[in-house]
Amino acid sequence: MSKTSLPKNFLWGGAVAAHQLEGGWDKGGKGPSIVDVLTAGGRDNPRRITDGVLEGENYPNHEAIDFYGNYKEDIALFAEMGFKSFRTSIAWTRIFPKGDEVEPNEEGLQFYDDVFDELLKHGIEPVITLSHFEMPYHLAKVYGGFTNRKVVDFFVRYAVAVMERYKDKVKYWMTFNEINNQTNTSSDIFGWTCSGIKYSEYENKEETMYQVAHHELVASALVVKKGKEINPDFQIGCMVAFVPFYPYSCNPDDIMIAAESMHERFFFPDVHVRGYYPNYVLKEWERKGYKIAMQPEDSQILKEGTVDFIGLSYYMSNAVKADAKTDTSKSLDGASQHSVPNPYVKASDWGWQIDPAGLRYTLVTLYERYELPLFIVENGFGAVDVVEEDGSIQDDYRIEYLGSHLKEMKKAVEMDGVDLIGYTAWGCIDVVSFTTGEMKKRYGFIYVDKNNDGTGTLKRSKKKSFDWYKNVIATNGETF
Ligand code: BGP
Repeated sequence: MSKTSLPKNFLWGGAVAAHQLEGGWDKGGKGPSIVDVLTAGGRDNPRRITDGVLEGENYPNHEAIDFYGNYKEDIALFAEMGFKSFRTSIAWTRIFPKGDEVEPNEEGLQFYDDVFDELLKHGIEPVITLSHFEMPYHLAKVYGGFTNRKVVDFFVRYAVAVMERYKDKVKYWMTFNEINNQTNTSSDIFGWTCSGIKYSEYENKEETMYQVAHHELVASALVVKKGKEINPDFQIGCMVAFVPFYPYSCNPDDIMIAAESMHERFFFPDVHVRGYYPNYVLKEWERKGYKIAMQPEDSQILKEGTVDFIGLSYYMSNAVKADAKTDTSKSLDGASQHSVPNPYVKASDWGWQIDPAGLRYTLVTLYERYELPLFIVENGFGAVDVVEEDGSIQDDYRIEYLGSHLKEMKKAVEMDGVDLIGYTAWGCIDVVSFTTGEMKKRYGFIYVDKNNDGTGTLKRSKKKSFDWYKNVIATNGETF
């Protein structure tokens, strides 16, 4: 009998996104998506959005780690670690290659049938994100992405097609990955990946952000409602990137700026969970004269499509100071224009501030605000791994990061009474990094021999953290 405080059916596992691991970007009838036209970047060299000419540039996710061709072997390794769940996304463009077709692509549907069957064979529960930055490129180019209401209908059509198809195989769904990333309007990358728009093309970036947000919130609510009609047992959640803002000091100005900054984090879940817009946003629209186009039925749709749980990613926290002026155009680390380095925590090689207690703070904050089950669907440590002469990878830093976060996660359950469904470690097998497009920023328990320049055998090997995580799961989080 385990002494652990975690529920017996706790969903331990790993998380990835289709575009970051599948490869096979044009196989099986798949069309190009908005991430398929992103070049590789680097620490100080942001990824670029190309105009869709798909040659002569480095598009790392076109091959990624070829999960498309290796899924059976990879799933067997997840099973060996004892995974109870595996979070991935469905690539929208495998199902509707251009996005505006009427009939889905059977070959794409079959691929996910095969993946889900393989998972279920090993007793692993699939946890599915419907949109993880993978909108069809055609919808961005021809329709203007989520600025166009028609894209709501295309998304709902796609979601209904896969929910119908997998209704007996998938129970846990999330609508939009890290939907709140796009509140950073100072660079194009988040508007592009969340909504298929380039902020730089709009005069009023913030108003545009709220318009696409409205369309996605309506799309999400419609999908929740229709999903429940397809299978009332579905658990359908939202997904937010939660980087808590701490006041830099007890100066009341810092306290207020932190509280205001937190609205950026709460805005999306407030609507997803409550089914209406919070006053602080309505007041902001009024003050700034923003006109968000809405249909008369929208408020009813939002009300009827509230989520069952909140999925979240947690990597870091952020401190804010009222008189700071930070340039966020290059920062991909959840910073605001008031962010300053927190002197009490260290940062990763990519500047992400490591703060395990921030995970407990996040869980408590979200749970006390919403009283809905939470699911940590991303947490992990991106690092450069070194393969030793004997082939081993001694990733103690990863074990340290994950272990310290799990400790805080357990406190949230044990001491604060947070209702937590599960924990899926991000990038359980090395994948292409989202923000940098590189292979060298690795998160996995499983190493994949693939380099930034595209070379590598794609051979999989176990890192030291592989057995460590296996033991965490075997003891239901009692030992780490
Ligand atoms: C989140 C995304 C993931 C992911 C992760 C780590 O923002 O949902 O897709 O990749 O962050 O980020 P990165 O790969 O840039 O280190």
